[in-house]
Amino acid sequence: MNAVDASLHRTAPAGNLADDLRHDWTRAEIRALFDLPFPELIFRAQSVHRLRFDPDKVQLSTLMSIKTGGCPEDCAYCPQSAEHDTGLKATKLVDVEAVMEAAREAKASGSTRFCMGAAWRSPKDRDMDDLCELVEGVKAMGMETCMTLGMLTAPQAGRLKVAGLDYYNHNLDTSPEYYPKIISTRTFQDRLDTLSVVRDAGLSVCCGGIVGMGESIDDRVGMVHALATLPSHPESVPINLLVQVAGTPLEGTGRVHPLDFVRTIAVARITMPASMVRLSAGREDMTDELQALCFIAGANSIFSGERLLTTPNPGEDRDGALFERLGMTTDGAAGLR
Ligand code: SAM
Ligand code: DTB
Ligand code: SF4
Repeated sequence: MNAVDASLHRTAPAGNLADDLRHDWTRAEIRALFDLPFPELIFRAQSVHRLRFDPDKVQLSTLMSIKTGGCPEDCAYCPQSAEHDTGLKATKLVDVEAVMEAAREAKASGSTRFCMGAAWRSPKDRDMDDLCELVEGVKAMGMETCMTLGMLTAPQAGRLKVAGLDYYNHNLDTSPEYYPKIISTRTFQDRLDTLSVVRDAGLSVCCGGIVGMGESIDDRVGMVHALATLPSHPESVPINLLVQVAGTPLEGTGRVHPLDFVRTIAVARITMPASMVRLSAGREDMTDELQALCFIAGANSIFSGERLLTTPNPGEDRDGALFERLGMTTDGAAGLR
């Protein structure tokens, strides 16, 4: 890249970059971002994005369900809740070798992070040895490790950290007001408590939510507000588009307009400028054009592979073709600094 291209490519940071990490966003400010004319919102998001990230790079994470279905929680969106009849077969914790095999494949196909998810309210202490063995094995392959297991106690988080866990995923899912319409078996405060346990253990936080559950724009504002006013911004912010699964209470919910989904990505990018924003569930139903808009709005990470936890994901061939068409590269080092 020549000097002129380079100067167009990146907006020079004004002053100390850390200065623009705000934790005092108000709901009114966030609502005003959502209400911006679309071109202005996208321009702002892309400008903020370029201060810290290479706009042409996307980081890949791979998901594996290590314990599927039969979950005692009642999350209305989730195919794995035992309360919903989705036809999903419940399994026990998978064995180590199956996880190592999946992690090796994920690494070979360009993923830099391996995220293991369990359909639990919280892990039992008796599961901790097995979980730590999984973390140690994946870490030894040279991949970043992530787990999402439900609520954690401080000793459990500490043990996972010692085993080599890098990230813990625990989503706020929606606004505090809309939350009780979606989940009754644990509270928004329970989620905040787990996030602080995870943070205190020295783990990096992956925390985001879902769009398309019938929530209002103000609920999206409330969700982004809750994330952006955490004591530290999550290092990784997954924005999921609801995958409607037959048999869940949210099957048949009115679809969110694709451009409103892009707005949520853009506002997450602007309010949490140093975080990786992950275009997460829901890509299977998205056009290439919509995904491209999400990247322009500041998304810089995706889940790769044919499956999320239990539902389909675009897979390597479609993603490869998309990134080639867009002239984007998949690279773990998506950050500029
Ligand atoms: N059981 C653990 C928990 O809930 O914390 C970990 C796994 S859970 C499947 C992780 C996240 O996946 C949920 O918090 C939710 O944001 C997301 N998710 C689950 N089902 C989804 C769906 N149908 N569409 C979009 N996102 C979904
Ligand atoms: C997140 O925010 N999305 C991922 C990951 N964290 C664990 C999970 C999406 C699950 C989609 C429904 C399924 O495949 O079961
Ligand atoms: Fe269980 Fe997690 Fe699904 Fe909720 S989102 S039902 S806690 S697996």
